[in-house]
Amino acid sequence: MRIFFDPAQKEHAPAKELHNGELVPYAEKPARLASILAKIGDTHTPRDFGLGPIQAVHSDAYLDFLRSAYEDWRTAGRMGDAVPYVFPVRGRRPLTLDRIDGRLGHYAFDCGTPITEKTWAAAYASAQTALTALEHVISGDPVSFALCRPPGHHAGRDYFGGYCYLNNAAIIAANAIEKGAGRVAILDVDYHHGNGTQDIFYERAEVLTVSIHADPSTDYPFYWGHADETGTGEGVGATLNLPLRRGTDWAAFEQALARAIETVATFKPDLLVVPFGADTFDGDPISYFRLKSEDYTAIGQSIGALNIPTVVTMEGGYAIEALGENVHRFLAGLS
Ligand code: OKP
Ligand code: ZN
Repeated sequence: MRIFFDPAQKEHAPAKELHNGELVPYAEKPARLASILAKIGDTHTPRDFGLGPIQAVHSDAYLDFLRSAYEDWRTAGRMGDAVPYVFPVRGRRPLTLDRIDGRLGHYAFDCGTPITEKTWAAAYASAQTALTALEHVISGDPVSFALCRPPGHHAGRDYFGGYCYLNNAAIIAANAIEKGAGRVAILDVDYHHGNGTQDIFYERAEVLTVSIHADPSTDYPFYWGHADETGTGEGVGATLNLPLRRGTDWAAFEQALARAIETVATFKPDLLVVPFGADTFDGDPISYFRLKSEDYTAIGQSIGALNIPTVVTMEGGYAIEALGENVHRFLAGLS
């Protein structure tokens, strides 16, 4: 299996995030990459496919915002990372504002996802990493791994949040269809619901979105990922959410995984994209499932047994000590 990685992704390093009412060190840290790189094999440098495949998923207005947000923040005289703090809640009329404060609130859905000087470059590199991993699978290798950071599955067409800015998995799913795939399945196994991915493909029949995650009645991102969200318009039936309770161990996770895999197999996709998070781990500092390191081998094996060309994008996982081991086991099981 080929692994793709761009060191520019290390430069994105927000200082703090708002967590349970306190400013704490940012959990999605560059050290996550070091932990993973120490355990997996050699990596390959991604190619640059330009902005086109990113624009196929994200709006131009949002991309313009993201590229200049940090500079605009500093120009307005602010210190530190750009963080939104006021939002146009339910039903405010659409306004086009110039002030960076208004633009941040317009494009964000949480205030835990700061924008730094290096955020755009890292998010762009992360998307190109995923696109290169896709190209590799299209060229004939059955599996590839995009070591993406920042992660992507919470980012929507025109919004950021949940440590995510560009939706790497959605960008490659859309790009695969652009390049001739008839149907693409996305199987998200991060602890958190992949709300951005769901939103992007909610009305599309040719992209199946399946997600196993902590029940949004108790866990982030709260407003998406409930079992009754099944798609709309032509996309009715092409979204499957499998929310699980806090405390979920391998026995319960395995049942949901079997159902997810069965649904993917029935869909008969030409390509499978797996947004993979290791925050389902027992020791994860911000999550509440109880998977053990050996369970990641089993997840990889189950998904690998589908025998569908597969691209994995790295999403969450914050127990940094065990992260590399868990990612390595998942990839070993998969290939
Ligand atoms: C990103 B990924 C609330 C903090 C919320 C956001 C979690 C984002 C997870 N106390 N933190 O899906 O791993
Ligand atoms: Zn997560």
